[in-house]
Amino acid sequence: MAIRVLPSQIIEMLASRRHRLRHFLWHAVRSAWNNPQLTDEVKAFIRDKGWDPPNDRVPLDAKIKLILDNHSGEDFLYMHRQMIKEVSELLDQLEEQSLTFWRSIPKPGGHPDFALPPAWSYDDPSESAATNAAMTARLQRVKSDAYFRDTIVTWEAFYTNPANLAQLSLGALGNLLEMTIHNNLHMRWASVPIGYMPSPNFDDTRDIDPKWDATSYDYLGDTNSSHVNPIFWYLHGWVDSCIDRWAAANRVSEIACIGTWTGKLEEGWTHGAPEALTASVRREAMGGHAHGHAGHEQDGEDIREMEAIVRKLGSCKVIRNFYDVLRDPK
Ligand SMILES: [Cu+2]
Repeated sequence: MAIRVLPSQIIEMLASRRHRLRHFLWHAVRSAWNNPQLTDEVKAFIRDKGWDPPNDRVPLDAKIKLILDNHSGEDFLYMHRQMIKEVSELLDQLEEQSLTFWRSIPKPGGHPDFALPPAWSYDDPSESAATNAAMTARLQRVKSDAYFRDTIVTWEAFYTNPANLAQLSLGALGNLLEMTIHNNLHMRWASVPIGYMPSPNFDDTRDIDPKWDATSYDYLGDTNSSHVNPIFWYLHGWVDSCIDRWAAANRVSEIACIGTWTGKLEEGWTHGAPEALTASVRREAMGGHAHGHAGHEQDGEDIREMEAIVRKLGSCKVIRNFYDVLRDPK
């Protein structure tokens, strides 16, 4: 069995500028929201455009410390569950085999489909030689067998143990998962990208060049591209299964999430329905499934608004790439 490559219509939907921007911005707004460098003016702009996280609910405080009691980890789990639901529905419509997930994190030397892409050397001209060397060493470590044995196995055992899950709120679990095992799994399975998309934090690259919309840009280390990569769905399937393990451990039959933020809901979108992520992209990619919403998303206004927000975040230099160490603050 080879690794599951999604049908081209779905890949195109995921690689579309609209879907990329929605995933990128959702992560970017969340991680930047309490950053002291984000100005009130830019925050007001984001609120005005409808892209502010409800109740300012985000995972990190102003000191970049993880907040465990505000339900923002539910947003993380819920939003990615919606992404899985949407792709699953599209596969169903196409009468294609459904997504398969990692039931456990693949071991080194295990299934050949999940053999690790090799580490590479960073050579970022905007960073010092020492920083490049440190980033390279960190990537090698995340991809090592020892990292699996010493770190991933420990995390996986912790997060799948019902006794631990019974002591965590779902929000705490979501934020912990995101910032520990999830981010590192992204980098462990990342292949060297076709190039590094310049951060909108840089003065000369506030706008994301359309060349990064190519389906070949599927770098697992960037929220603008990770979901185009087939591994994303295996990995997030494992993350998603943590919700059900948590529910079982806590004897919860129906999960009532407070954190259900998936980004701005465009006109005609129903909260909780998977089209809340990509209704218009779905229509473009799938053809013939138009529901005739007169929402302004069809003329690309939503894309221009998202681009404007990216520019504003970039002007405050608060876009943080948190899968990859590249361009981390300091
Ligand atoms: Cu994501």
